[in-house]
Amino acid sequence: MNKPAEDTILEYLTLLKNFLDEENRLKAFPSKRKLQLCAVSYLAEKFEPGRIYTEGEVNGLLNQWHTFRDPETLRRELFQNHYLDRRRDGSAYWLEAPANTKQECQHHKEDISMNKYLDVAPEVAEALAAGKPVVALESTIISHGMPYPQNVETALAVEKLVRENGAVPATIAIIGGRLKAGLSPEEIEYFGKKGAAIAKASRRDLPVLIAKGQDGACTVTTTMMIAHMAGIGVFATGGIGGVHRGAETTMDISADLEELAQTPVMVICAGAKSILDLGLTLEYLETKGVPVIGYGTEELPAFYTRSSGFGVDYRLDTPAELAAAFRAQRDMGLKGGMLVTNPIPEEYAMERSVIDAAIDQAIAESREQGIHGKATTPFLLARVKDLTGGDSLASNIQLVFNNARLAAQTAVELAK
Ligand code: PSU
Ligand code: MN
Repeated sequence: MNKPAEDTILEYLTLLKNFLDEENRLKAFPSKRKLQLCAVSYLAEKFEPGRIYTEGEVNGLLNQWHTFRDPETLRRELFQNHYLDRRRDGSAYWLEAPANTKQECQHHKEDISMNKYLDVAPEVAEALAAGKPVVALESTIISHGMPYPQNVETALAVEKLVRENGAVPATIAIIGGRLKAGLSPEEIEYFGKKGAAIAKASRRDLPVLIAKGQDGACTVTTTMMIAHMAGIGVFATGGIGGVHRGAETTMDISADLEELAQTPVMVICAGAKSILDLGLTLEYLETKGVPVIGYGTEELPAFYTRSSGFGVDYRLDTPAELAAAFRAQRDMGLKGGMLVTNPIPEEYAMERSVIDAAIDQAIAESREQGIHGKATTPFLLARVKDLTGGDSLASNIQLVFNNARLAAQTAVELAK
């Protein structure tokens, strides 16, 4: 490997500036994966190409360039990320290949530049910096998913439940053109009151909303994006978007699926409503390599009901198992998220025939009225809610509680 160009080193110094002391020694190992990789590439530059190092020499060199006394972790990272190669028995180490460092940094630079627009609430930032569990929560469910004031009451109750289960809640929204990870109770009230007057914000809505300084309600897609920018790995919601019925002609497929394919956040939901084509939704997720986990079930739950007739890929039964699977996915550096489907508690589940009839009618009406694009999901959700009355709202609230609890418990496991 050639000597690293000056500008590469400068780039590292900029990206890692919060993690380096005055002598440019790494003083903490970042918690965000991409920054970790930047730190690892930075350390890799300290090794001489072609030279053989003993394990002791590797540790010695690493000790010159970090202050938290954990050369083992750093050595393992260097090896696992293919910067250092070694003899099987660990008796010799050497620099493997020209590192793909530039690329990693380029990647991370994009993140950081997005972070210029990100406000992480102090309590959330503190928890993240200390490696404590944090759970992301979405805001479309507040503004578009439920009526006022139940939406605000539910959002606050969900935050409380997350806390009671050992994690810090971070409700995610766009306010005045700022990406917010963590809202104050006043901001939640503001969001709930404004309701559907707030634009529903998916990935493609971000640039203009931000540039114009507007508000946006975050869907699963944008909540995943902003959670990831902030360094939050676990997210609880109600239901996700998916492949709509008739998508073979309308091509109406939620951006949520694409986000699950590319952003490493675990999404804990109660499955998807059968306003969607659940079979096609599962096919799409399979193609995109998104693991679909049933929590305590082999069957995909369908939001208001515990069953759907469709199987999931894997059944896992404890928060620790969920955390272990997610950790393995992350450690391998696999891009993409994980979908955990958590059935609504039996006592709140709705009668399948009642909910199916409402959904069929809502879909028929949306076709008659020519509803399409981003209006489709909110239209269907609102109609189903009206047709089934207060029952569905009560069920909806309970399943969100159930997901928030599981998400907090999983975040706690993940932080261990
Ligand atoms: N499905 C539900 N409840 C919801 C949504 C979907 O059962 O609240 C919301 C979520 O915010 C989800 C979004 O991310 O709708 C998907 O919208 P679309 O289908 O337009 O991508
Ligand atoms: Mn759509």
